[in-house]
Amino acid sequence: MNRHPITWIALVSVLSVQVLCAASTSQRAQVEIVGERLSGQADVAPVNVDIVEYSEGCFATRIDLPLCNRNRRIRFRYSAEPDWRDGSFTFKAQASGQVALILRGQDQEKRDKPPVLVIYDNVRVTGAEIKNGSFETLDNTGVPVSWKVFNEPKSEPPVDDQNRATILTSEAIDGKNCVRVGYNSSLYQLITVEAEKPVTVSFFYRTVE
Ligand SMILES: [Ca+2]
Repeated sequence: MNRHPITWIALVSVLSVQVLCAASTSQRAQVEIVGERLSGQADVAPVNVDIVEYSEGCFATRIDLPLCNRNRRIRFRYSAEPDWRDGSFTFKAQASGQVALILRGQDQEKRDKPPVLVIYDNVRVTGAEIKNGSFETLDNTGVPVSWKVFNEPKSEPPVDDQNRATILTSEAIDGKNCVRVGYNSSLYQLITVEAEKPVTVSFFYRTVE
């Protein structure tokens, strides 16, 4: 079969663009601070939160979602790759209370794409207390003690064993355990904060190979 040269040129061009697009699509780790009630969680007193600073390569924004207060939600995104990276950010709450520290994968821009899963380990906090930040202590259901799993009830694709937040026991950078999360199956811990006191959160993160 002989194709016209222009057909081949067009085909090669299309493939080149696809390769370039694939190479430029980075996967992101996403850590959120939320000072208001999360779905399925007991009420906590609302508290406004502010971004103070963050490590290089981080993109920090307030979160705008329907029925949510943007003054109480901030998001820190980090380009992730299969090698471990160390990220950090500092925030402060405008009043004393509790905020949720949420570890997530990248939100899905296209619903037909598989979820981007991210692995975290050795979460450290100064200016407040974090418990079991290296995920080494598990309860009898396999969930890290002091952390909670949140599965989005309307997740598309549905949360299943392939994308559910889970413990990994063979790939940790600190100790034995680390956690793998997605956007719709995330892990969070409530952190007690003091008014206007900066809180720095540091953690290791990487993509799933
Ligand atoms: Ca660990």
